[in-house]
Amino acid sequence: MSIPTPFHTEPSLDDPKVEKANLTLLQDKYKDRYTTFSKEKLYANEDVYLYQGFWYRSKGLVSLPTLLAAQETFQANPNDIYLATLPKSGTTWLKALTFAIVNRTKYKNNSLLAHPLLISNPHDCLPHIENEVLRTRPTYVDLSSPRLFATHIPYPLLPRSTIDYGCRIVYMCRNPKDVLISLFHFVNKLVEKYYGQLTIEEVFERFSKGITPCGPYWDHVKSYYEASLEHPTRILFLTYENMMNNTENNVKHLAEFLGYPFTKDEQDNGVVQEIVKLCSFENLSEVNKHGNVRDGPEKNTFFRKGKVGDSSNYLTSEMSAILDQITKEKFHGLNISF
Ligand code: PAP
Repeated sequence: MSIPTPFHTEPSLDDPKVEKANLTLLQDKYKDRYTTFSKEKLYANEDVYLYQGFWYRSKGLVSLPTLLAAQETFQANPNDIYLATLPKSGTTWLKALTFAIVNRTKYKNNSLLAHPLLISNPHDCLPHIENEVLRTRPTYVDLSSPRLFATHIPYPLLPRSTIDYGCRIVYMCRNPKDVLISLFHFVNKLVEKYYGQLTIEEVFERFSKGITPCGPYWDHVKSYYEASLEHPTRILFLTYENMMNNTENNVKHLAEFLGYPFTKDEQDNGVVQEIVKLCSFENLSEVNKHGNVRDGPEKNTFFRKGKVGDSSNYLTSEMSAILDQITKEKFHGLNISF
């Protein structure tokens, strides 16, 4: 089988300071647009705005300015592949697996080239659309085909060309209770200096009302689930739990969908297992103990426990029952299970 030229992320030539300055420019450019949108408090005193049914912060990488800029300026190519998630649903893992699958020949056959996932964070190997719009010289300009991108943008808000070109999309969703607990820890670790320590009650209250960045959770998941039913060959819908339960089979399925199926030889020689191991929580959390990702947070903030069901250690039975009930109602008639 001939494998197309693999995607490779070259470090952007932009200084991160330039991207920060570009973010400020975008915030200024769009602020008059979103001040008219409905708003709510997210945590502490921060406002989130309702844009076409989804809540967005006004600051940061995943925010209205970067979303609006992506909608206006991001240009898809027909054979691009997009990895979509709501934050804390398995983005880092999905990025690692996809990067490892697509680039496996390149690094296997070159003993001089260290595998990027052994030295870098998956977020630095595969760019988010929302970050690309901040780059004066976007990563994607130089990329060979197929280009790989990730995004937290809900399906109906994706830049139009991704839909018009029928680009392939892999979506990963996760049990909302585990997403909430992962988010709770992430927010407390990352933004304590702005918000102070948040309580579970505060985060639960917002999340269960649908007020979470890029949420409501249920609408985000539903948007991709329904699109995957409509376009089954173009949109692959995965769950974190299923991936955890049977990683090897899911990795094989993912590789086929991406257009990089494992040959019989590869399967006989344990290549699938090597990729699973390379992208495992144990390996990646060890590699990412120190340092920061290119766009800011400490690398280790993306690795906490990597388990299914950890929410039971934090949510009261009442909170758990409320979330179960909302999920049952919102996902009624949909074949989504965790
Ligand atoms: P992001 O959307 O901000 O990039 P994301 O990667 O979706 O975050 O979520 C982080 C969660 O994925 C963490 O879950 P936890 O808080 O419940 O532990 C993190 O531990 C988990 N995670 C990261 N890498 C892996 C991996 N290789 N395998 C399994 N889970 C992982």
